[in-house]
Amino acid sequence: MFIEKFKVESPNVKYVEDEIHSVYNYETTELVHENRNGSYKWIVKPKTVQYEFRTDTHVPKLGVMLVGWGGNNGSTLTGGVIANKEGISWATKDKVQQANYFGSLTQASSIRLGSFNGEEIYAPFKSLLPMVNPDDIVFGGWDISDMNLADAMARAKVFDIDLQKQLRPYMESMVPLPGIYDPDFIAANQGSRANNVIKGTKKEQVQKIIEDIREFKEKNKVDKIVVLWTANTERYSNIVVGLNDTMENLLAAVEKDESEISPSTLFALACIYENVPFINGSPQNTFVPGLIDLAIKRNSLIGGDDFKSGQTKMKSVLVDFLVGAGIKPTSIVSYNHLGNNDGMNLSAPQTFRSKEISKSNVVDDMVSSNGILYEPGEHPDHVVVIKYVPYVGDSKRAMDEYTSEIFMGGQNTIVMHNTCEDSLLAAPIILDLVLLAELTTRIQLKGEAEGKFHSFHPVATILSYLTKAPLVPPGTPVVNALSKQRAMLENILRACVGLSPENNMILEYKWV
Ligand code: NAI
Ligand code: DG6
Repeated sequence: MFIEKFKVESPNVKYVEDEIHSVYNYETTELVHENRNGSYKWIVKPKTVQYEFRTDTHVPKLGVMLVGWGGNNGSTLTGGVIANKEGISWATKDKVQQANYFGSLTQASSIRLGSFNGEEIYAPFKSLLPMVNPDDIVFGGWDISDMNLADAMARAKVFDIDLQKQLRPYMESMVPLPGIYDPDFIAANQGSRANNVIKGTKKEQVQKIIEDIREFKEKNKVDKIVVLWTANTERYSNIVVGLNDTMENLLAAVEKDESEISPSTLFALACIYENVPFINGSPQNTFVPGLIDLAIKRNSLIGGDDFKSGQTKMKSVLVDFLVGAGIKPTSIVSYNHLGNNDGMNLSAPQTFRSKEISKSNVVDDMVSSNGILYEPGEHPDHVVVIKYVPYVGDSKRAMDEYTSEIFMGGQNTIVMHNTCEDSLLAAPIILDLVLLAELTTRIQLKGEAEGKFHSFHPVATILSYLTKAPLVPPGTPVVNALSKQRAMLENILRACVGLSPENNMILEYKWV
């Protein structure tokens, strides 16, 4: 059964004006490696730690500023939200299609609440805590191309033509602000697009982005802003001691107009100065150590990297299943070809390398979780290939071959072929990222020994489900397995309303 809304009643939860307060017992384990009677032993001690969560229930009017607003993802998300808000439907060759949010965790997925009269009861994910309604978001942003969003949508060739015709009047007047263009960081083939760029030194460019954010907030009367990078994939920045390795060095490097600071790092810097959440949807290392340092010191939310939309999502499910089933993946080969502007930009070796890195490190946690299958340091062969094939446009093809060792020396090969419009996968993920980033800034927590509440760590690991290479604070484990990432996010939100983690034991039905 599916219910739309619910309220938790518990001595541990209080709904007060503008706030939900919950006291939560976090069941965890403490590990000790100690010498007992002359030999080292691992001792595992279950323990309970009490936390308190405080969630501000006042939902702000939200502005979302996209870097790369006129790209395929930017125009698809903007058009998709307008279509949902306006209740637009359009004729396809098969049927009359209604706008929807399929593919969005917050808008189109559900959570299990429990059982009632032998039936499982589910509710919308978004009913867990008050979240911004996508209809109420004001979109804006930057692009190095000055094309308005209606023309950008046509250039993207993602939406059906009948839908494009209906969206055009809403999107014609939307024109991106000038972006920061540095040809050294993206493919040379993007040069012809760059007719809308901010001039000046890097310091002046950061200042201009800050002014843009302030003006957008003022003009649109929004309470909060989230900025998300969905612009071209950049090459990796070199991490250089004295340049971008610490906060002080990075800020000094901006003052000196050093060339090795990427546009995405400058955008992120401006956001951190403004205490505006910044999310990186592309694979490059925008978050150089000095920038992470700054975000932590200023307690400004950052999250990334690289939307996890199709092939990698499957990978983080399939490899988790295989390793979890005691099967040993030994070779993973992933081919992609696509024909959109992202594909063209990735046809340059330096930008491809950024994507190759983020697509390749996605099975590490699953492999290292099983010491029966893998020796320490052993990994499956893992190859990633991306080719630009203009004809297929945004309809990306992904072909994967997974070879595994099975029982008694046997071999199993699974082959997968996935065809899908890339931007229709990415747009709902962008929506989730901004909604969840905003929500995260309204949650505070307090451990039992702590005197006061504080916000989540500014490096937002809670967003991991949505990214290929989750950004984590230094010294924190990276989790790539999709089911664990979802459980982490859902269970934290459940804790905020005093609900236990979903443990799937269903003990109620385990006796006669
Ligand atoms: P796109 O090439 O259509 O759009 C990127 C836009 O960014 C372009 O309009 C370009 O003019 C603009 N741009 C480039 N540099 C800029 C700058 N410095 N400032 C402002 N604007 C700038 O690409 P698409 O398909 O929208 O993808 C965007 C990014 O998202 C790419 O990096 C891609 O790798 C990444 N991504 C996409 C996924 C998908 O499924 N579509 C999944 C994972 C990541
Ligand atoms: C070619 O791989 C283009 C990329 O931008 C991908 O489409 C994007 O990174 C999505 O990757 P995945 O692995 O999540 O499908």
